[in-house]
Amino acid sequence: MIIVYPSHHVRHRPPSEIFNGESEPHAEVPERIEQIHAALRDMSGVRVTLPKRFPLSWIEAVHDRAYVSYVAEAGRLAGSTYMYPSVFPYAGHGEVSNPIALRGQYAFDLYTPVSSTTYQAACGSAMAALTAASLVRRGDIHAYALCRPPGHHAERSRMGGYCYFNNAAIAANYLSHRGKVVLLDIDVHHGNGSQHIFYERRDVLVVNIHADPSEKFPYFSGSAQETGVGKGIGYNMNFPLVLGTTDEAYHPVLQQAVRHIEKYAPQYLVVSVGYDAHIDDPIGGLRLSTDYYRRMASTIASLGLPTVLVQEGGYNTGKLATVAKTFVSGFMQ
Ligand code: SP5
Ligand code: ZN
Repeated sequence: MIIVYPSHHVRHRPPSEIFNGESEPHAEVPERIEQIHAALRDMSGVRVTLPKRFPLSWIEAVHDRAYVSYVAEAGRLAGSTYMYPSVFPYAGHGEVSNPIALRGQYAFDLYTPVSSTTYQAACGSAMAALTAASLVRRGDIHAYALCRPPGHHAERSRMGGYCYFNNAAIAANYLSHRGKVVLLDIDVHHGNGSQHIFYERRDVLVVNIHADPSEKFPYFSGSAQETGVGKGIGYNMNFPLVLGTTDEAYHPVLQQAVRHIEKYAPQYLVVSVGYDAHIDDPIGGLRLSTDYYRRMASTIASLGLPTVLVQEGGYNTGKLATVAKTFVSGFMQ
């Protein structure tokens, strides 16, 4: 297994997220990836590499160009402080230019602030996903991008859920030029961004297993009724689970998802890997065991597809090393 580690992530360190008007310590900390990296690099059968540079056009293929420039520009204006939105210009308004209006135009929550280090980190994270995708395209069977910041909540022109650029969607779109792709998302939160980006496409099947969004973030997206539009009808699948779901109840749902993936017969698989469905995750709400992550990985690997693993969430910094090692060893078995 080749691991791609984007070193610039450490300089992106938002101090707080705002929930219900209160500032709370930010859950998406650099230690997450540092710990996963340290745990995986010593495993046998694992090799670590740094991201290569790819043209910005691969990011702009899934995000509006104006949004991508906004992330860069907002960071320059912010300097070393982290900027949060205050006003959210809503659908139907005209074009906005005021910096405060723009912050809300390009975001959907108060969890995802921007500073001068954010753009470089977000680009590095996307480049890690592209590097992993290019390795898989050239014949490596599996590659794992340790993306940070994460990506699956980022929509075409909106940040949110700690995500700026949608790394998994960027990788899936890159591979879609070579054949059909499935994007399987096992982060505990619904990947609203990935769904949004591919909602009208049938060349990328998006399959999401997550905590019921009527109970958990992102609250507005992820029900089983959301199946795609236009050409994409039938090519988006959501499997929401009740809070507290355990290994025994999760597994048949994963098997069902895997059967749908087999039927679609893709050339490539991209997996949005979150460790936040683990029982000890501080924000997740499901109850998967560490051992189940091995079974989950071997079930996904049994598809036998060239696979790009893309890191998303997972917030228990005391457990991430063990869970990641267990997942990767299950994948390599
Ligand atoms: C990539 C990813 O996993 N993003 C997840 C974003 C979800 N953030 C929700 C955080 C809410 C936690 N604060 C509420 C605690 C109340 N004290
Ligand atoms: Zn998550």
